[in-house]
Amino acid sequence: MLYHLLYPLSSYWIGFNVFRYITFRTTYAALTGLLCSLILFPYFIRYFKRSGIGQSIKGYEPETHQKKRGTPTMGGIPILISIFISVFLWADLKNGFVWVFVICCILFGFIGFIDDYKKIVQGSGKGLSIKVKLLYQSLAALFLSVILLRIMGLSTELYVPFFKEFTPDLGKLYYIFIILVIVGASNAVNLTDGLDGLAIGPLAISFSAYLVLSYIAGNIKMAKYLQVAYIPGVGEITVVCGAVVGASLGFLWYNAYPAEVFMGDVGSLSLGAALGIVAVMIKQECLLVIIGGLFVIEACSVLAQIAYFRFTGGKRILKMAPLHHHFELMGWSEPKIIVRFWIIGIILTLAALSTLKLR
Ligand code: 57M
Repeated sequence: MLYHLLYPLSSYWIGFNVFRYITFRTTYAALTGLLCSLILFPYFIRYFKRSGIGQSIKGYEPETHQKKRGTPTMGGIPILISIFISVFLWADLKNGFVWVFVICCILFGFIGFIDDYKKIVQGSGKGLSIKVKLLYQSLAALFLSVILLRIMGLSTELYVPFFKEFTPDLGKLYYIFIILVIVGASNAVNLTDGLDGLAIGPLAISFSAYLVLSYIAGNIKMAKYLQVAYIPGVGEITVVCGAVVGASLGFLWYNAYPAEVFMGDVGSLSLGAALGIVAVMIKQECLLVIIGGLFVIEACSVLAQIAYFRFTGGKRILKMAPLHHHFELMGWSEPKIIVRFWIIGIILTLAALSTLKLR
């Protein structure tokens, strides 16, 4: 909005020219996102506490989680509001990629909201079944892939790190690939969201990495120099990533141990899917396995646990899956697990960014 209102005024005063720059708008998008969530959360937490809407704790969670009963959840709502306010203020609203991102957050946020609503507000303790959730997520991702490939004309070539000449054209298979990336990222973040700040910290780190990568992908000179795909217009996703990083840090302020609020499925499913769609739009989907490596490890720990349990007729590799529960049951304190997981997230992100020079 500010871009559309103020940039045209640069013909009257040259100072307004600054609104043209993605770097300028990204900085202020991050600060706006941060400020909005810092302001919104206290109201939200107070409202949820007054309404008696809080997290239910199932009997089989580690003992340390019993004290978390009743913590306000569905913090994804103020996160998404903060992101949207910031994006509407600072991004170029004529850019299709920006709208695909917004639609993705709304669709996955809505699926998460239904899940949370059933579990928490209706008080049943049970959300959507895994099958139904996967079906809704796949339909949403299919819809997004059709917009990206049919309307936005995104190429169906896959860019593989380390192999600059190897860009296989997946053709129609690319629809399935997009669905796998978005639905996979959404669920992996959801599984990781089981300790205070455990999901939002690495999410902020991952979105920071994609902020840099979007800037490069949208800049013809830089993309050519670093030999990554150049996608005209995708530079605007830098501003969007800035808004997400800011809003995430604002949420982390309240979600840091001991958490005053959880993001709920409305937050984890939408932010996970958002990370996936950003990776798809800038054609850095393969790097997501490293940048979001922590989420991948957590998801794989669940798959490994279930597979091992089935094959051995009841034995477990981990004391409990996802992996963070295993360390909790080993006696590690919650802040220690969280900070160590963040460190791993930072290392993986740096490793991923270093591949830009290894092509
Ligand atoms: C939801 N939800 C958190 C909060 C958060 C198939 C199976 C592996 C599914 C999996 C599952 O249901 N995972 C997704 C995880 C829950 O947090 C809420 O959920 C939202 C995210 N979706 O925003 O609203 C609890 O996590 C804790 N928490 C914090 N701080 C936070 O900032 O402490 C969350 C956010 C909260 C709170 O205690 O109540 C969760 O963990 O339930 N199921 C599991 O992950 C279960 N694992 C399991 O059953 N393992 C088995 C097999 C099947 C792999 C095994 O190891 O044998 C765990 N889920 C629960 N307890 N509830 C096990 C322990």
